[in-house]
Amino acid sequence: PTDTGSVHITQTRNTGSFFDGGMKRYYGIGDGGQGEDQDPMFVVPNGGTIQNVIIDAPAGDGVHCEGSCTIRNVWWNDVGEDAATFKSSSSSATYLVDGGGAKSGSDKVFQHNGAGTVTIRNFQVHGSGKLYRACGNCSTSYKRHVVMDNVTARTTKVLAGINTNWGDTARFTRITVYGSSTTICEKYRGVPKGS
Ligand code: DGU
Ligand code: CA
Ligand code: CA
Ligand code: CA
Repeated sequence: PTDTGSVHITQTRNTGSFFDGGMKRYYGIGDGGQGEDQDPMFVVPNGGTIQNVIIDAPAGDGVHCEGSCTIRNVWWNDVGEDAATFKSSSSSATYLVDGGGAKSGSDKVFQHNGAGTVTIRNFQVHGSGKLYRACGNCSTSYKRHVVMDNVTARTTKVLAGINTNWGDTARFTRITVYGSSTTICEKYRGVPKGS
């Protein structure tokens, strides 16, 4: 989408319970590379919503949801280390990504490190590694769930990577893929850090 202006940010922003970016283009955190120690651009507290934002390089560690959250109509022009991380310790947490899209995530787009269910719907991904990965080496081996509906993928390697030994699940409806081989669901064996 076309932006309505640009905002250079140099420090992580907390969105509070509701943040509407008005389709401005936000950039300026981290170095645009794959370093795992970069700051997020936005932190969304439990129950919060972020919407109508274009995130551009350098985007650092993207959006962090501390608990349940809604990410609506957010567009990543060039994913940083990853696009968003879901972090609640509650098994009833729900994280909704509705609308929007992500390009050029060299590795992962959505990183599920906490517990609960991630829903990704009405979303496009292009030129990325995995659209979703349930953490494979986090120290807490939560059951993690993902639901994808109406997702279009172009030249993307994997839609979901899950750890079947930890009881993770993935559900898919209305998936369209273009380009060379895309794996819909890759099953892994999670190994907790420090084990
Ligand atoms: O414990 O080292 O890549 O959040 C966490 C792991 C690793 C994460 C993940 C992320 O899986 O750092 O970006
Ligand atoms: Ca990572
Ligand atoms: Ca990138
Ligand atoms: Ca990350």
